[in-house]
Amino acid sequence: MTIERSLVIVKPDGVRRGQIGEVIRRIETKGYLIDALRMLAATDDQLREHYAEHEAKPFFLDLLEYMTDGPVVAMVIEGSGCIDGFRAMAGATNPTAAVPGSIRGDLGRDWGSGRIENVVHGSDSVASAEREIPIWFPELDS
Ligand code: DAT
Ligand code: MG
Repeated sequence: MTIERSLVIVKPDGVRRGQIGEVIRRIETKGYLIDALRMLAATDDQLREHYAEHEAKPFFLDLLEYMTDGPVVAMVIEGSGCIDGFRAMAGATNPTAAVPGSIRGDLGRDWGSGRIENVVHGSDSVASAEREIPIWFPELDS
């Protein structure tokens, strides 16, 4: 059996609003393990790598600005099915559409800033998790 891991980030809006503990509480209550965790100021280089798939999108520079607005908390979570499991817990990308009960639905909203601020990131596939984890935790063995 292979252990599944996902990269979760509490984004600057979540950190600023005091939601680190609530996100961790939900992950731990769900039963996923936290393998690694750190608070850091994301660099432009890290974010360009992390969000490479969005480089050509019109919102890309806004996204970099949002993600460097303050510290983030990156973590690696572990558990069978945790990639899809955390995506379900996070809810839809747009916090207005994210259903109540989800992290984004409960903890996020549209602030009228013109950009999507949605509290958390979660890897969307095994390939994404394997690509993303070393960006934030270069010291971890894969
Ligand atoms: P998710 O974070 O749900 O995986 P994504 O990978 O499509 O969503 O996008 C990454 C981030 O980019 C997302 O959390 C917020 C921002 N974003 C996505 N689509 C956007 C859009 N249409 N307008 C503004 N920001 C957007
Ligand atoms: Mg994504």
